[in-house]
Amino acid sequence: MPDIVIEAEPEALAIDLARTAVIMIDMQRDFLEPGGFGESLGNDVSLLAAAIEPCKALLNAARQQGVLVIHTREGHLPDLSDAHRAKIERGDPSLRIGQMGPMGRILIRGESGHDLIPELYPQIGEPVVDKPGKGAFYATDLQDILQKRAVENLIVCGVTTEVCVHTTVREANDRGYRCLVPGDCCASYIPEFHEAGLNMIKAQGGIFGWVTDSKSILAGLNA
Ligand code: C5J
Repeated sequence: MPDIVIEAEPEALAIDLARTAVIMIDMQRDFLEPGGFGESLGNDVSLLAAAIEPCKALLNAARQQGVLVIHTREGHLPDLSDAHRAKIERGDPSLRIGQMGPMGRILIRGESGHDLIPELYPQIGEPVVDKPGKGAFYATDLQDILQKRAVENLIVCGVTTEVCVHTTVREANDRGYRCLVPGDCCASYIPEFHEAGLNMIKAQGGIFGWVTDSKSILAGLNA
């Protein structure tokens, strides 16, 4: 596959599609739908819906071009053996991790709230990485998956911008991946954190990566 050039900030980025993966971070019912983990923390989950259509368009284009697509899900084993007490006991949520909510136990693997939203459901063969933390590299086989396919560039989408997207971008950047973040494919419950999160990635010459939008990626993919 030839290199494609994607308009981005702080500068355009040339990437080899054969060495690129799209990572969809945690587009789960627990974060995007009422009754899940996100709402239990007091958030307005409707704020995340804006990212769905741009993600869908980007996923379709990536699949058409044969670009590797990886999905992640934040969540824990039913016995909570992979959930630190410091995480479970934190704050004053209406429902804690592991407690029963309208979509099953909060943030527990196998429950319907833990599932990916139907609009962005994985296709057969696309890796789904279950992660107990915020970053997608912590306690997962993501690094193995990427290394086996000689991936060098990551297009990182998903929710929430300043939490799991940001943590994953920081982890990936330290591991040598070029991270390209389409801002409209990400969202936060706290809009100013979304903006600040994107700004932090592209500041200082792209200290963590490059920021773009879905249109620019589609233009590059379709060129
Ligand atoms: C959070 C995430 N916000 N996927 N998780 O707790 O960003």
